Amino acid sequence: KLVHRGDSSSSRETTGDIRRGMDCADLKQAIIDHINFTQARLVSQATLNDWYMAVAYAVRDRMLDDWHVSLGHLRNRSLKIVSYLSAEFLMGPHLGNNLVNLGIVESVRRAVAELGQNLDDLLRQEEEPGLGNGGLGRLAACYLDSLATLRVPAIGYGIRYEFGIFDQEIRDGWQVEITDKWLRMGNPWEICRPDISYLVKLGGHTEQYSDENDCLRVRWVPGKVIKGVAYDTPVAGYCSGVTDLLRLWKSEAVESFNFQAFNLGDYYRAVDEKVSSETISKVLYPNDEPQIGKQLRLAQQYFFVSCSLQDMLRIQRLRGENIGDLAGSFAVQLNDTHPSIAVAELMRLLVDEQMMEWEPAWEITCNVMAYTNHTLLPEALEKWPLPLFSAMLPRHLEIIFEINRRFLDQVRSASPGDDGLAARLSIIDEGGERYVRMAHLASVGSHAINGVAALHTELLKETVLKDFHDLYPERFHNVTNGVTPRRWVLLSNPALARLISGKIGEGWVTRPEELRALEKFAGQPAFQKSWRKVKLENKSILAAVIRERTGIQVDPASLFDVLVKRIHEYKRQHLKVLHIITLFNRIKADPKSEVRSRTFIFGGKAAPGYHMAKLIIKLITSVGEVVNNDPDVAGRLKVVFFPDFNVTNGQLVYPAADLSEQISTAGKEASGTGNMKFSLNGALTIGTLDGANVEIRQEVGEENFFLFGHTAAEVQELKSRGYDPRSWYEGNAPLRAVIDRIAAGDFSPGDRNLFQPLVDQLLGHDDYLLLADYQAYMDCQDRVDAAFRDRDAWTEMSILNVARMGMFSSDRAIREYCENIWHAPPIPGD
Ligand code: 9GP
Repeated sequence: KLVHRGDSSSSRETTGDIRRGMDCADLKQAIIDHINFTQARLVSQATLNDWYMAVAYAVRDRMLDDWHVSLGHLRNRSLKIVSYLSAEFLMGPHLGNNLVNLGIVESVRRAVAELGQNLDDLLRQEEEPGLGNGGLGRLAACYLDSLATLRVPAIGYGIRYEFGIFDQEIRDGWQVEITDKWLRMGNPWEICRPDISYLVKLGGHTEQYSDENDCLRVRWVPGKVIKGVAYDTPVAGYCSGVTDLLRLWKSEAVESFNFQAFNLGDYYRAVDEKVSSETISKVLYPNDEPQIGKQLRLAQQYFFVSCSLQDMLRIQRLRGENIGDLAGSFAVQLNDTHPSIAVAELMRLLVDEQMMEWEPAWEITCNVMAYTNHTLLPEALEKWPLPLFSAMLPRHLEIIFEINRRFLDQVRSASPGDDGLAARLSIIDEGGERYVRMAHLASVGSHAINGVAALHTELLKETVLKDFHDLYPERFHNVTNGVTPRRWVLLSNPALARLISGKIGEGWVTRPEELRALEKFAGQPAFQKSWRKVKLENKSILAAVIRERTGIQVDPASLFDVLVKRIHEYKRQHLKVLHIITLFNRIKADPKSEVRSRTFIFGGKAAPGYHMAKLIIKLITSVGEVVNNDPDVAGRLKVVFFPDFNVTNGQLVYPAADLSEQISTAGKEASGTGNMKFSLNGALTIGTLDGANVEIRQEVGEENFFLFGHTAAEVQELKSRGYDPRSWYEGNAPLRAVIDRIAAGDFSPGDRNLFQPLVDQLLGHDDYLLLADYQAYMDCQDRVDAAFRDRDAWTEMSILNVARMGMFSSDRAIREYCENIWHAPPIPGD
């Protein structure tokens, strides 16, 4: 049952309640009240930010009744709480999403307009909390939306980074990183809870002692103690009446001021401890950088995990339940290996602090924990050097050794004499320098392990976690990722949402399988015309923003060919560049040659320390400089690098795309979720059989998907035969011409060798097989051009894509987690 608020005509009566009332008069009064009494401003002097803050507070007030009820459910012993542990939550701007989920967009728009403001201007005022790198953090945010929508009691636990992912500027074609000061203007969505705080120990040493029963126990004597303070953000479900909780931890000093030092006259040392304690939640680490040695990163992971587990134990006590029954009350999901220290920390809390015996503590731990793997890339699988680990978490290392000893005993008794197997499975990598392998810790200590797309799960079972799969096949699951249709259609593409709802009703928002009803209209000329109109409007909006941010004028009638995601060699943005240069070469060889008009839109951040990724950005912008200004091209090709790709910008970009580029080397992208957002907004996909592309193609139909490239198995096969990129280069004249042009400095006037590292990588190693996939990609792009020429057929394919994307709603994914992994039922309806 959907609980509609202000936008439904039935609940429009005036309540006179400025905290809760949904009618226009109440909302107006509430906003003015917040301007006066929260922002402490006269309306006549209010800035745009004051207006935004006041509207945000007025909306937040309206979330609180549901929130209180939902928080009350956390104490309901018959309900299991999903505890989603994630180092990243990429929530995106809150205001628009909350308006959508509360069903009050139009009433607030009206109220704001009557106060002389424009809601869209206020929405643009919000600084998004960039507390994530990309897909992984955004997935966590989609899952919170679905959990609340499906009425499942849940807490998202993470870190309140003071500085999120850097803002990206493009200067002279290069990425420049700017500190993300997202909290600078205040954050109206969070509530600080100084009363909910925990102490977290670090460093020091351990000691043995005998307890009152003469049992030998271990005590951790820390070198340092810091405090984690809870900051809570309400997460409203879509018209579900449930508001779940995002609880982020901020690190603080236990004593913020060292009086002893102060009294000795050492003013600076007096605040030292405060500064160093606060460092822990200071900044989000960009991924795709070497992990090894990042001590602070391990401290962050331990910090938020420890606070979260202590919080769960407190809630367990509040529920009046025994700690021994923890697994009945909580399902803890480890979002990648980042929180996997939770396995050792829960053991420590149970054994050292709750004085439990090892065996029952281990049973609880395994029953509570479940682990999602999000990558097969060896460089992204976390491992910590033993010396670093033991210096920071000496007790945890002992516990891990004990977990490992017991685990390997089992392995050895099941496969006697197979030392190789024990070495491969061991939580400690003893191959050279010794490391703690976090994926192994998570796999040993969890009752369920899942990959994030069918292909990825199969590859996990065959490669990275093969030995674990042989040992515990019953633990393995697949849960293909999903995205929320609330943010990614209703909020970001309102015109499409209206068009769809006008045809098939609104049920698709929570039951996206109903989108199938669009199939029967896919061939209808009038509907196609409306569909194209929506797309063209979205493209025009994006074109205006591109003009404003980059100065480049693009034609909304051209094919919008979009590649937005983190910049990484495996994602192959540079393969797209090879395509652009190929078209450029065709035009230069014959300026009259028929090349369809296309706008190539790139976006994405490169990790600050990932030089090749940054060089790829420079290549894109440099090729753009040449192509965009070439008289022979005459505007037929435009290359745009859209700076600072984030959730806010994604909401503009996905609805405006005609073609979605999902061109990673097969076997490398675990799932992808951008692929889903594009297709759900009517873009057709050109892609490899990688990640969730495989399932998207199955769902939308192979005739509605542009497939190219080697499969994961063929990639393996090519590599094992000894892949020689140079022979592919030599055997393909257009490819040679493209690479030669880059190598000759045609796109780097004044610095001929600028792109030499890229050229050397492609010709020398080509780890991601661009050259092997080049021809198939070009041919496929030619098929795209031909298809785009037939506007009706293209539109029909676009409609069918949307109609068949229901499976990729995050609601479906969350239902699967609830049923197969968490065993967490929803809160019963009223
Ligand atoms: O690279 C994967 C991406 O394919 C997936 O869609 C996303 C969410 O499952 O996770 C990404 N992984 C990471 O960011 C790090 O493991």
